[in-house]
Amino acid sequence: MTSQESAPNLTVQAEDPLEGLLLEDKSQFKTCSQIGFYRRQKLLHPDQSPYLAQLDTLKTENGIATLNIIHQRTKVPLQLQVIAVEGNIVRLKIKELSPLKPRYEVPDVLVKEPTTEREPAETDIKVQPDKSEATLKSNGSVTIRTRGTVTAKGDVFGLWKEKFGDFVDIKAHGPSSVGLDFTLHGFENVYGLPEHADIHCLKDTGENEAYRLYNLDVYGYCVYDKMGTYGSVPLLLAHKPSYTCGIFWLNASETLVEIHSKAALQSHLQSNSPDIRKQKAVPKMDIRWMSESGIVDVFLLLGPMPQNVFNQYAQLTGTQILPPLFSLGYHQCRWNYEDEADVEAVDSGFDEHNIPYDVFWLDIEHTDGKRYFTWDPDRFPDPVKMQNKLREKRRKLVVISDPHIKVDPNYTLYAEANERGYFVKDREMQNFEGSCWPGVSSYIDFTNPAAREWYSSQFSLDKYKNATDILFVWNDMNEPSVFDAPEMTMPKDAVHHQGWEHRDLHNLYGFYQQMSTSDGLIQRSGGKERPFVLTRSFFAGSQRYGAVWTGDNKAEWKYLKISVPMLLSLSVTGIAFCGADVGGFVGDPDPELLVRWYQAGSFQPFFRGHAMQGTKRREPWLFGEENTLLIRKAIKERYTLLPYWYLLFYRAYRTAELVMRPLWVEFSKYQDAFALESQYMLGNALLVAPVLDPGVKSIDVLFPGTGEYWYDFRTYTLVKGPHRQKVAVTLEEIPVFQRGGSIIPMRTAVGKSTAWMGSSPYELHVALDRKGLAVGELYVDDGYSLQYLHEHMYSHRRFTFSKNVLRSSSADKEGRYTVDCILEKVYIIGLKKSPSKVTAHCSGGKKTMEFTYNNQLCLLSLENLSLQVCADWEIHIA
Ligand code: NBV
Repeated sequence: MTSQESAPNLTVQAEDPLEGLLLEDKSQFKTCSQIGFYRRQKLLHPDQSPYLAQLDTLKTENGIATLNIIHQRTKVPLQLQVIAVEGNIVRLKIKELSPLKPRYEVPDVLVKEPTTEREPAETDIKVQPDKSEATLKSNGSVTIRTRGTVTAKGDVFGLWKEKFGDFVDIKAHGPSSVGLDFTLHGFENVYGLPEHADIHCLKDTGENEAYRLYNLDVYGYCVYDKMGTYGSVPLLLAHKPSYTCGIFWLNASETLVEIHSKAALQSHLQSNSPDIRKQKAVPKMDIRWMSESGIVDVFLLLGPMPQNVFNQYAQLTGTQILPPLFSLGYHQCRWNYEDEADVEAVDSGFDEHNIPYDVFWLDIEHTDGKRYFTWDPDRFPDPVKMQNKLREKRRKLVVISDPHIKVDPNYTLYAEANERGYFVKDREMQNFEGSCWPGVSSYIDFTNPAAREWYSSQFSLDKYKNATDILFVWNDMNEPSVFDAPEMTMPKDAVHHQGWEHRDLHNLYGFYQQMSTSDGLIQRSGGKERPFVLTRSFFAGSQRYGAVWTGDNKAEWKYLKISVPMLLSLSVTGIAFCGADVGGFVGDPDPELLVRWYQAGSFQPFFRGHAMQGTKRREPWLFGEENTLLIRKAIKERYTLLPYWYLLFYRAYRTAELVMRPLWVEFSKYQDAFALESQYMLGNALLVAPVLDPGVKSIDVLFPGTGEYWYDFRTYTLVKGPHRQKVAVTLEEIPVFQRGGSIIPMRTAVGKSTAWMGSSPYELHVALDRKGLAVGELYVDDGYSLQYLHEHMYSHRRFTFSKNVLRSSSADKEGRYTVDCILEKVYIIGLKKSPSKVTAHCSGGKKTMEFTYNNQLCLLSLENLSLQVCADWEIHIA
């Protein structure tokens, strides 16, 4: 092995503050054993360490501990830095002291250089050079143990070149992998590491397999598989009842993560007989990270609660951008809507069938020969007129813009990018050319800031011919997908800006395209309006630029089912605005599957119906009156709940709270919920249990939480937690329950799109907990501009119910936005006895209100209120 390879072994023992103890055709894609650096990493053994810590180099200054480690045979020195980062985060960096060639350090993912904790509460470093072991204590404790390395003769390990099928990867700079092992003591449950079509609570990978983080175009991917799919977030979370922590591995090259769960025998003292030591099996998880190039740069997010870890990760990579309100509505897509007449007919179909939707989508066929930023002159002769018709309906258009650019000197975009040198190069420093939708294509080098800026400028309305300000963007194929290349992606020896090899930054390519597109849309509006960009490929931090979807799923039940854990895994790694193609992209769903998918999708963050070219048309009204009714109902329910969705997105943006939450996040001590992925929470108030199998008459629902009250969202019947129960289901809807103690803001009526609902009245669903209390919030702004950000143009309200008074007050005094909107209805669910009188108090005085009370359901309904939803008022129940 050459001097560039380094693989120290690290054991993390995050300290548990409470226990006081330490803590589907797959042939075109590589298997782990076909990956050279994986084979090499597997030969490293912890007991034969060639590394020695050089004690005399240890320095601690301003919260940063620095220590050199030397390879005994090659004498190559590495520098280890342990940095106490503000907010209970420890950063570990290991890099060569004097590399032959600089190693790639991931730029642009962190929102800023993390602030060092200058005076950490406790920093204590002990180094034991004989054991090649170092321990750092700073809130958590870390043991670093160096590991052995391997020498190879010839090139069996793919040191200088690696073959896959007919493809040869030439490694001009030699091998360079990095690896680190972590042991998480006391943990049995780990999550995260999207994107994989796998279960949410990650499984033991076995000895020779790993979760692969390598962005790939995996059309019709296999389910329950560890193969790499379209995006990567190298963040793993570990959770147990008393403690949650995270490992964020900041490396953009191909990465493999092995997970091994073991029960380590530990002796411990029995409390009642102090002298007798007993052997007890304590669970532990060994996590092994391996990346093909770059440096070791890892952040230990030391929690201790799930929300702390989300905050720590957000502190590093940012929170979800607040989306424009329209993008939380329903999106209608298909590859392809044929022409302008087709667009008009489908758009009208929604109105004829009284189904709301917000956004019409055009796939690759809308362009002139797959030249993005152009329009097919025969199918779309008057795009402005088409957009104006949509505008009149107060709807939006999304068009696709892929990163591959047709090699055609007469295509302005190509000619300009070529002239400016903005394409990725091949090893000979010629424009890299690969095959994609337009035929021979070159790929914009989005890692080059100048290329990004230029690409952003293409969205300006004077450049993008026939685009209007209702046009938003979809970035597809940005892994990037290259049809005639290894694993259908860019060869690793392609060359980017500043000479970096594609291998160094592969997983960042899509991230950068979405960044550039999003910036372009903001610039188009003169910095005034929110962008909406959907991307297929992503990396850590992509949440700052828009939404993500799970790519080419299939119209099969198992893909509906896997959408839930896939979206949960994205959610826990910061990507709140995520969704899966409703109906399944490949194939034709039968009506039952389609209905169930709409019902599930309406409770998932990004809600878009999409279908592959050649599939049967599947607009919501094509499956008979009965199914139209059911789909309409599901979509309408989404629209009535938009105030709640918007609030959740505001909270995700402001405080890194998850929109779609696995139960373990909300009920962090309730072990029965830790591996549950058939149901989840939307915010902290709604429990959603989608129907994920055909023909079922009932589903098993877990109602978590001791003393929690759960009310059926439509019938108001009560279930007390913790409790597991079979809930009867019909085709009408999927089970949803409101948590006692919550107040959910909703609209009383829906419009043709979100924009038609600006003045629709609101209603509040007040679900009381066992103490008769409830709290909730509402967030309102104009829904499209950036004024909430720069000018405090929003209104954030708090609602509380206590001692029989429902009170509305400001949750944020800085908010300056007012909205003339009425609160028309209030439902108080779980009110034990019928009131004798209900009075409303507001600035206009005091009024006695009419009400009805349902004894059986303990439901008080106030249906003729006319209070200002964003004003201070009280409703007294006597
Ligand atoms: O642009 C065509 C499709 C698109 O509809 C789909 O959503 C993407 O995931 N695209 C992939 C390329 C072709 C897939 C076979």
